[in-house]
Amino acid sequence: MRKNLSFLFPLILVMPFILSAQQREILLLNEGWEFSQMNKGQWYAAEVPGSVQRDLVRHNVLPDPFYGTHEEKVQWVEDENWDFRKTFTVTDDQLQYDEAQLFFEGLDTHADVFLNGSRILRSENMFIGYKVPVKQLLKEGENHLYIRFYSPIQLMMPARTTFGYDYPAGNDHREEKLSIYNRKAPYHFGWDWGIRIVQMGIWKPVSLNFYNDAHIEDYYVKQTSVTEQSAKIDNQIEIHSLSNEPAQAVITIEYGLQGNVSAGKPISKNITLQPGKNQLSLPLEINQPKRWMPAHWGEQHLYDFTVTVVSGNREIAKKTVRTGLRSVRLVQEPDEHGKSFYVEVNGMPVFAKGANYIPGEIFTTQQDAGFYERLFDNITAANMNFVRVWGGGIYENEEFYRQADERGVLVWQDFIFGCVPYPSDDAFLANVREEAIYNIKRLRNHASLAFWCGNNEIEEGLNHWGWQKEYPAEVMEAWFKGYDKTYRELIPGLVNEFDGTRSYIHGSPYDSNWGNPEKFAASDAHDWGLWYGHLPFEGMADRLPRFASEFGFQSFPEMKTIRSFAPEDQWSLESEVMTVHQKASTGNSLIKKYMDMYYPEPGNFEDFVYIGLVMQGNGMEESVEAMRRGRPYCMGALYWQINDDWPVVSWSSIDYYNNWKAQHYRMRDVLAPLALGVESKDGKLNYYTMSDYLQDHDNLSLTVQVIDFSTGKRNEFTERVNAKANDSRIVKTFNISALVSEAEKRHTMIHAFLSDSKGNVISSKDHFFYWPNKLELPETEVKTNVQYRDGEYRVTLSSKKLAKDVFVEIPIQGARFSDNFIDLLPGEKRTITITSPALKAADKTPITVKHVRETY
Ligand code: NHV
Repeated sequence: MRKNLSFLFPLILVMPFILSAQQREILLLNEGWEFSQMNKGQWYAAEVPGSVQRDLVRHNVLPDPFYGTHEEKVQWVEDENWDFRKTFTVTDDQLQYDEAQLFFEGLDTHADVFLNGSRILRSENMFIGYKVPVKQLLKEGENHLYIRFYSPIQLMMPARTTFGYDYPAGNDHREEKLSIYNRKAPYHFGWDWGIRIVQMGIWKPVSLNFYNDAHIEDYYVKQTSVTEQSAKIDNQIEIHSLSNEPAQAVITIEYGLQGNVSAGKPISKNITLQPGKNQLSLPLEINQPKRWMPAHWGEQHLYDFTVTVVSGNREIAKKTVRTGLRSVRLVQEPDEHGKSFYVEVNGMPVFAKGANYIPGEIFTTQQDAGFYERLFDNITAANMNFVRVWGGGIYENEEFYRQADERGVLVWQDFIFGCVPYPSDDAFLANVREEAIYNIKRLRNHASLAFWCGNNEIEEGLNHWGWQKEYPAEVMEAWFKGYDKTYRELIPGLVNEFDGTRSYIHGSPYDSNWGNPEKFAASDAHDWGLWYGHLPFEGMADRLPRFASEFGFQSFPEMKTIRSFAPEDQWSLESEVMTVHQKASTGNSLIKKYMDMYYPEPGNFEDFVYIGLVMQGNGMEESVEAMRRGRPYCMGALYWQINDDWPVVSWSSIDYYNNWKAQHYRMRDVLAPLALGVESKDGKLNYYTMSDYLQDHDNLSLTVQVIDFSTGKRNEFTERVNAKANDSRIVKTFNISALVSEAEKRHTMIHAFLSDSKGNVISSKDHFFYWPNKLELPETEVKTNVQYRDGEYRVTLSSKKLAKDVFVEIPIQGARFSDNFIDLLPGEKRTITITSPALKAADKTPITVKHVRETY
């Protein structure tokens, strides 16, 4: 055991190649856990990371919570305490290390942890990883860990009793509203798309880390300024020296583009390591950095930075950080309209195209690497460059941000608070403080992380959700004060101290409410005028905010997902099973209301589900396009919500089983890096190019065809157009009356497309003058011809007349379609490719096809 490193120093001269002893060893402690309900003595094998409920399902103690009305059958677990235990072996060699540290990356949530007869930790925050030095407690041979998890419900019940009120936590699906007292994923308590499963357990890995000499506790590659010419970096390093005395050391930073870490000129510094914590700062300048760009702007260059500590000619600690070099800021500046709200990357404004993300599994720990890869495949495939990690979920796992870095997807990061005031007493805020520091430090090296936001909709709730009528003035006052203390003082102070490079807003929306659109000119907005406010889709174009950070529309998931949880006798809107899977109290009536506005009434439940998907897809496309056309006034469209955490009716564009709803295809089209848009206004059709590219695209052709639903093309116009870089603008205007007569509008569409000089179609856009209930859609048969191959079916569709929103279905969850919910023009033939490892040529899995005219 070495406590004093300096004695080795003179040896450097004579023995420059001393072999380094093992400096570090990690013992993973995820295997071999058992758990039991407290005092029941019935022990089950536990999967770690995991949760009690997830394991109880695995052991068939609980039924599949997604099926039928099973949700209620899993609720009892939250009221019980649960014990976890594990035995592990430590060798004599391992005991010789200078330090042994247990690392619990995440315990959910209230837990006492015991090791060999000592209580070593009391945890009360699922978002904090706890490190506990345990060298003195370890012994050679068997060691015993025991964790008692307390019911977050029973533990916090007295808080409610002594407060005397229930917090207005409408998404917390239990009479006693206790979610706010727990620093635990809010969505575990239910949401208006969410099953309630209030979990307990070890939700992130556990390890035992042995160190000699020193370890690097933290390394922040702080980008103080990045321009085309130079990146100025402050390397902030926290080293823990295990020596009892000061020790001489050399610290070196090497860097280079990913995989080429020594490409740059390394920098070194002689330092004296003091016993315990050492904080160092090493400035570094990189000339002509290869800058990280968001998607569609260029490459996502990533650099590796490695810090090495050498003492006594031995490398005693080392750590590598991967990040992209870029500048990023949220620009909120007064202008002629009010105040801007946009993100600037490398000095250029980004139009934010994307969605709000919720955790994709109620059993949070099922979010493995494959999960994140699928999620980001879906984000990238829909041409997004932005995603919001919404405040009702979790601070996401490393893998989330790694994917975002690699794919050029900017991240709006909420702190995890949403839709309800929280306590703000000293103890609560001390816990929040630790949580904020932990997560800022954990995430700050990610190039994709664009800015921080204090919470979701709490100030909006305080001002606009009618709580004043339910709570006395002093409670309201305390909540307002607590709001300022938490989101205007504590958290921004910590962002400034521990990040120091990124923008922060106290909450979203920043200063608006969908009921008062006059504030939209100076804020982001959660514009729920669509949906909650019953506004038509086309109404969104007339009330653009500076940045639409939430807006959305519900749909049922397609039938194959409904079949996974509901037997056929439950296929109706208000059936018992469907009611459990529709958490929004006004959801069904709103879907019906909009369907009455836009569609002939569908004949049966299956058609209702299909029409609902089509309505969501086309309607949301219309809203998003208006926002994108509306730049630079409006600079973002993040719709609510991309995903689901169980099979449910919701605002998502992809269902729980990874089936794209119509909306996701339409988002892909409207968010294409260069897309064609059309606005119908004052008797004119204005065609727009909407471009994210940083270069102008010139010499494009815009072709506009007037098509009768039954007889086909009647007229065609071709124009040369240029698409201006990073901009949306009108490139051609038509008088509608010159294209169609009033009477023709019911059976005529305008099909337009943008093509390059080689004739490749870049983007196309179909314009209908009405929604289907005012159209004269022709009856027509869609013919299919299928080529069956293992892993891939190719479906060729054709129709003599217009077939609107043709939906190709196959009963295989998560199958990918090259396109779907498409308009087949009169006489057109289109081939759609379906891919899935589950597709076998020999099976000839049946494919069904549906279009709008068939539903009435
Ligand atoms: O309801 C859909 C989503 C929620 O899932 C999520 O919390 O932040 N939604 C709706 C709203 N915000 C959000 C807007 N809230 C209100 C609408 C109408 C009346 C009161 C509140 C998301």
